[in-house]
Amino acid sequence: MNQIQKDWWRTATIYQIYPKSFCDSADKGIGDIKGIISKLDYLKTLGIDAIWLTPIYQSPMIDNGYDISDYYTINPDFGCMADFDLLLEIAHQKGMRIILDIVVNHTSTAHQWFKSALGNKDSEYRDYYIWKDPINAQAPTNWQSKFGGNAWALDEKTNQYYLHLFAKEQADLNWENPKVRDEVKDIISFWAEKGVDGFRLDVINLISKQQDYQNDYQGDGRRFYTDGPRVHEYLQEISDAVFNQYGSVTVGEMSSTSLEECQQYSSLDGKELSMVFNFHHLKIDYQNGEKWTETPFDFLQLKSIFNHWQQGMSGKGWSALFWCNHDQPRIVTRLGNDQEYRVESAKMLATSLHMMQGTPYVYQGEEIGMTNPGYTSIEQYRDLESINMYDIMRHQQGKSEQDVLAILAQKSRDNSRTPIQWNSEKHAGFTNGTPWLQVAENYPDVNVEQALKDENSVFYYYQRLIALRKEVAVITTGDYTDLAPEHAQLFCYRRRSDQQTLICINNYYAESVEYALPAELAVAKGKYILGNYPGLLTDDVACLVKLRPYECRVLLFEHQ
Ligand code: TEU
Repeated sequence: MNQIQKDWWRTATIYQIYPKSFCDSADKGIGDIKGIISKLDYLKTLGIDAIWLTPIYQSPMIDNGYDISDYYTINPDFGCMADFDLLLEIAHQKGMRIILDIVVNHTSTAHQWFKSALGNKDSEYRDYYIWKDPINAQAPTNWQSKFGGNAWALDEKTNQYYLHLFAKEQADLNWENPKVRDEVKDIISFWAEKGVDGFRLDVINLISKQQDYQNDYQGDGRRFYTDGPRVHEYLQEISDAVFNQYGSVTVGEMSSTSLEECQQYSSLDGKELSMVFNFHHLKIDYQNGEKWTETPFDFLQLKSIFNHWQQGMSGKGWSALFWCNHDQPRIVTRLGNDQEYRVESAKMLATSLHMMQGTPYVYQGEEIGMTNPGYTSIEQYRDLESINMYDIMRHQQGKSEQDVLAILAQKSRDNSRTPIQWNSEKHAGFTNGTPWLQVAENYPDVNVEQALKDENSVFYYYQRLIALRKEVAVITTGDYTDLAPEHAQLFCYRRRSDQQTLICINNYYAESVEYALPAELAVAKGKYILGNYPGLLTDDVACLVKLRPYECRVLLFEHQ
């Protein structure tokens, strides 16, 4: 058996749960672990293999759990350790694995390590964080926080600054300190010992900072800490000590990374991580790299990025495939058409991703084609990044209220964090209390109950995609060629192995279009194995394929 056949996760699909917005079992307006347990049968019906839970640990929730104050305790908003143990047990009984989110680039400033370190140079935890003296009574470098503003905050008592690449309540850990690395190993071992099957590692390619801490006159500082000098060494150390001991599956979140680095992070020898998330394909609606703009997406660029990564990772590493997560707007609003062709475009987008090589991730609600909520007031937002950026765009950049709200409606992370729409009852069946974030108004039409009743729903289409990955080997093993890289409307690629050829044809727009199959395929005997319009699957593969709005088709050829 070769490496690709050996690992369960290479034919798996993983479902991401953002617990705060998933299902509330206790009328608090916030989802919880018992709520998740109550929906495990639903996830089993979808056919997923594993669940990734975003952070469930003790946290002041400044960044919804990505600011951890105790790695060994469950956040009481979500339940208690007994609830978690039960979730793990029942998920395992039902044949689904559990992946936890580990946030160790930084801790909350409410963590006892930081509380002891702040204001006290003699604390045994002082060196767990990154402290620098002021330069000319200013922050030591001009680096920018990812959430806006300078990335250093002053500890007035000691007159030193600490680094925070994210919010000022998220202090970066000093990975140069071996004690920090030992703490990380202990944390991960604790959860692996309980039977947790894997880990998603938050912004893990930012843990090793270049040690000379210089100003960045070309950018925001990221080139001095992204894929930093010792990051591979650190990952190998942790994998050796923990992940590989427990056989954990690992997925690293890689911020602003490169193909070459990702080949190494996820190399097939298993020395570092199982697979990696990169975000290049989701920057296609940024303007010159700037997220906070209202910009249409660049279709040719999207295809070219996929081509670069699909070809580059093949035989070298492994990609996590995804459109949506808790930081990204809903894909059907972003690249599809969430009004006239919501169902068709949600299915087409799913197809164009799920037929690639890698491990697909489905973010809660994506499987029913949930949309951005279309908020129209800043009062509706809860995300600290959105609120910070609102202030910066309004008050520092002088943009109009209308423009800023339009940008947030396109780019805010809250777009994907709205409560899951379970049914057409009050608050979409998410809670009997007051939801922490307003439910999208289309819930009477777009909800799980409705989707389960309709055999043509987005849900059953995802179910089919998830099953297909296990049935058709070339999806996992085949090489990748873009057959129409310059086409302004079609995304059409080929996957090929010794045994099979698969063609995935996607119309990304509302206008119909024709596509002539490559001549050598037109004469071969293939069959349609999937399409997003009802009633079209036929063995008779015509040379000229006519695609309706947002139509997609998947063709499979078995080699003789
Ligand atoms: O996100 C890392 C990250 O850099 C982005 O996804 C970020 O949220 C976005 O670029 C802002 O525009 C991870 C988590 O997924 C995110 O929720 C956390 O806020 C962040 O790390 C800090 O822990």
